[in-house]
Amino acid sequence: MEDKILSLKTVAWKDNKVVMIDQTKLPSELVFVEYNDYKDVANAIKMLIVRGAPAIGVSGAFGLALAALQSSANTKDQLISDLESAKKILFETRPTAVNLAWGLDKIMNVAKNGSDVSEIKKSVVQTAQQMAEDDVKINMKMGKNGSVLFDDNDTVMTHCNAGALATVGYGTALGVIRATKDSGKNIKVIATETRPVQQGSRLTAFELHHDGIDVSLIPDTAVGYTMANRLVNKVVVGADRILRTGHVYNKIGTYQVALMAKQHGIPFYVAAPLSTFDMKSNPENVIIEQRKGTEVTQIGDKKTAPDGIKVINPAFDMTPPELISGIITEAGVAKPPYEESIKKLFEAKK
Ligand code: RUB
Repeated sequence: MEDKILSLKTVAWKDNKVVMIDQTKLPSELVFVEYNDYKDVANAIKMLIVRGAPAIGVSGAFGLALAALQSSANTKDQLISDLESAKKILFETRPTAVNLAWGLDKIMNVAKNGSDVSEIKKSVVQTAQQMAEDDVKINMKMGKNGSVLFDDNDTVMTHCNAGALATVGYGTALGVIRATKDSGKNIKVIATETRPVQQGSRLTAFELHHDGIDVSLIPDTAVGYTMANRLVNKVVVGADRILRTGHVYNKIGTYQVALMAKQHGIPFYVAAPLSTFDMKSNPENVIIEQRKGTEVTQIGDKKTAPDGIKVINPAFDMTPPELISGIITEAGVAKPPYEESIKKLFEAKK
């Protein structure tokens, strides 16, 4: 099963359908789901069947492409209005990763610039497919840019899953680890379990173990222990949104990993594509997704907390720029001060 899984894309377009790996079933079962209704894609994003910032960006784009094919509009205006309604439903699934809005906006722009119904339908499908192809290329470039920051025999900690399964393929933070290994350096990984949804143990440990990369799994509570005992000497994580000031939003727990890394003098890197940057918002405008309490009060179907207990379950937190040693992108590595270096990355891309 493992060979099959990673030779396939996390999300793909096939015969006018969206095909996804159902990540809620991993690592025990390989299940593919196929959708021809954009509302099912929206539900898949909400239920974490597909997750990870770049993967939901491309899934949103594929969702809109389905909405275009589903539309019975006869005029361009009607089709744009159908797409706007679908965009709203897809957008409201998850609020924190900015890639979703990026993917949806990109498709809407293509649609608005199209001339007639059939041309728009064709071009939105083509654009969404191109976005999926570009995602893998961007990750490989990012991996190469980041690999120079890692040395032979490094042990690198990562949190959550910023791997092939969080993207269309290859991964962001795990892409950097893959590229470092491919450059001939020996690299070991410590993956945090990442409670409550366990993307670290279910997905990251699975991906790296499959690729033959030395990976040890730790409970989230062992981050301090591994750092204090010098079992780790660098950290690399992904991101769901990065502000122009270098504030990084990523999976809950990232902030405490970054703080502990600072305390122990361990470099803390973030790897994310330019589509993860939100150059307009300030921290007060970013919505942190709050998820259902049962993710915390149960493990699978097993109850692990008393009935009726109050739960706080934020899905993401914010790591301030002063804790971050560098932000790895496909356009290069931004270093502090971030306001300046991030601006330069975007200018260089033009
Ligand atoms: C995913 C998460 C990942 C980033 C990775 O959260 O926080 O670290 O999305 O993104 P969830 P990238 O599983 O709740 O979607 O691949 O851009 O680094």
